Amino acid sequence: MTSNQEQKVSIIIPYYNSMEFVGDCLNSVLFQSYSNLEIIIINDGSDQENTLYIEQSVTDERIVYIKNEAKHGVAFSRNQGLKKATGEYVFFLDSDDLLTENAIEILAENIQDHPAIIGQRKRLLRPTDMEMPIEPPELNVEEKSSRTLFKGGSILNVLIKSDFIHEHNIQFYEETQGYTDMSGIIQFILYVEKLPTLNIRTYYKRVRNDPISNPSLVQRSIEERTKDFVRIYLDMVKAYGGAEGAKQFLDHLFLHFYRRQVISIFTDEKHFDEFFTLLATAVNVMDPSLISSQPSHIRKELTHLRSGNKEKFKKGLQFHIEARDFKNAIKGFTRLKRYIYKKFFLKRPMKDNYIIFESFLGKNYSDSPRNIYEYIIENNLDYQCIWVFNDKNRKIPGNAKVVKRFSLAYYYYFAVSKYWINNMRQPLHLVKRQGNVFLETWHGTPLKKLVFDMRDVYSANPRYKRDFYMQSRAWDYLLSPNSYSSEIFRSAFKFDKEMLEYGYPRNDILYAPDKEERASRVKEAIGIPKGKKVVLYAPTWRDDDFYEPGKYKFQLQLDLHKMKEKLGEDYVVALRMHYFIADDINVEGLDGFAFNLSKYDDIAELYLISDILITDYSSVFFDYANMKRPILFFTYDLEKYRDQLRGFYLDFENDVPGPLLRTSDAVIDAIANIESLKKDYAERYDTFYERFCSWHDGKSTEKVVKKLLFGENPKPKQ
Ligand code: C2G
Repeated sequence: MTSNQEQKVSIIIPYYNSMEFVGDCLNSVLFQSYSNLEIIIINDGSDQENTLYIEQSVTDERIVYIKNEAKHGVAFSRNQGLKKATGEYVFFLDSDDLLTENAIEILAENIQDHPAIIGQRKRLLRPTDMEMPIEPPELNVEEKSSRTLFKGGSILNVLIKSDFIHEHNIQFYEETQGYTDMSGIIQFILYVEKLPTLNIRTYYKRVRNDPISNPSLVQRSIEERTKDFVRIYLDMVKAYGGAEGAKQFLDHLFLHFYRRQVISIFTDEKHFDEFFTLLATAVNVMDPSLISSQPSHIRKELTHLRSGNKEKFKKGLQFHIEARDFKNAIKGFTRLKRYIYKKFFLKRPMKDNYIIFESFLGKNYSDSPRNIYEYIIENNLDYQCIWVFNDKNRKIPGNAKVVKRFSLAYYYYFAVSKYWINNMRQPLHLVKRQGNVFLETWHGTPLKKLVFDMRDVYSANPRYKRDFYMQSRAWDYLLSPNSYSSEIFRSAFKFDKEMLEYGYPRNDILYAPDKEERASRVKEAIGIPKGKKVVLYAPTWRDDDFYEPGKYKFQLQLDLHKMKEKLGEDYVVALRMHYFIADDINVEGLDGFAFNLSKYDDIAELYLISDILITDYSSVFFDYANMKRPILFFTYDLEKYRDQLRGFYLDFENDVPGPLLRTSDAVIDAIANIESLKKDYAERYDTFYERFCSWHDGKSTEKVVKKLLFGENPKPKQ
């Protein structure tokens, strides 16, 4: 596309501790089809690491870099940018956002004699959001009223003529951290009735996924945001409220904020008085005639705020919450169940001897929760146990009550059971009551980086970090299998309560005196021919390969037919996919050789029956090593998995207790020569065992139960 690029565009980018994103942001600017740019980056007191990063990124001569020693806020930074800007146009971009390739070009081409022009913006949650429609729409420019265009309260994605900025002395309000865009857009409301907009996407607004460690401005607490909002609203009204259009616009922004946020503002009783007073001040400034146009419950609340009647306001708000919850509840059975849970079950008395168990999201009867449960029934401890399964007809030993996940019974038992035992995360809508004791067993020694140690990569669920943080606040005890995991759990989960360092209950069976008999029973039940050795293949899942969140793909890279041909005389293969894998493994034509045990309840029993483990980056090898049997690593995608998807805590090549193999042939070879491999890796294996397995002695379950139910403090084996 040819275009006249004589006029310079100053792009103003405030930067504060966002090194994870700024690379994408800068690339999107540096490779704009419109190149006559001045890129002003204001580093607003970022920490050392983030400062170093941005300073190393300032390589293009079009970049003007400004550094503030302390943090002054985004408004101050934008004002600094405005002072420096020498272009005919100005454009505000946030350092975690991106432009489309020809954004500036199409905006500049179509602005004509208007003071500004706006493009389309899209929320950026995951990479697929950046895919363009196969047939992009034909460019179209439409004029819209500035009040409509700016009703979201954002100055981003607007190309503005510098003349307009100077003529109206546009400045951002520096007294608050948030909502300062309001001060930048008010001049448009005052002086410009209509502005052109493009129907083409020009801007990606990133939805950040770590509001805990690194919140964006809109992810700060509701208290902070409300204070900011009311303050800037009041000051803007003071400064511009004389002009009718501006006042109306500000009032609408306030009402919009109020309606979206009021319930959250008052969820915490202890701030009630403070926020009542604050909002009452704002409502008294707002045009009273706007109140009458609101729905009746909002109208009542606003009236009580205006007259300062706290009690009536409180009642009104309560009604508002009840009405919202009820309206929500009747939208479907799922919501209705949650409503009944909240309104009724949570009010039932708690039963001190009820324990509710769940393993791998109700998929099976397994892992540490199972061992803890079996200890309780074998020792006749006087507890009513409840197990959660997806299949309500699941039969398990003992007389536990079985409930279907997310059924009414499930909610009832979660509400009244004192003890919760889970090996994964619990749904966020389950409320932990006073008196509840939550034992989180977790499900593996970490190799792949977890939660807060993960780079801010896109994941299947962009709310992952925030959700995880909220969920892990409810855990009272977290089990740890080794000191390495304890340290990681503290940082990756930000877990700050009691860590039970007793090893994993799930591994007790690997030390049980009757493990041989048990193995024979399991082999027989599965139908493994007598005299055959068993190779267990248990790989993990891949973050980037899914049908939908929670349902992952897996393509088997092991050549089973070749394995059968070369090893079939002595061996059989047990295939065990991760519980996230939705694909079914095809074992057609491999009867008697390959056994698909992906649905088998407990992998620990498969460890017992196997002679060799093949895995990749799954935590299964940390557990399997307790048996000191050989482990092969089939790591055909190591670089991608480690360097792009997850990152590892270990020096994988040097620390793991077996060879890394890339092809089926190499795996077959290794199995054929397993005795010599054992010798080659013996020393490394011992070191590995010492580091990751040595807390295990077959008594982990007992120690955990004594701690959890009897308040004893058994000595860990260290
Ligand atoms: N698992 C299994 N079969 C597999 C893979 C895993 O039964 N083919 C079980 C094992 O008990 C394993 C656990 O699921 O220890 C966790 O699996 P990982 O492959 O390690 O992956 P993930 O679920 O992402 O958990 O701290 C550990 C991490 O959270 C990893």
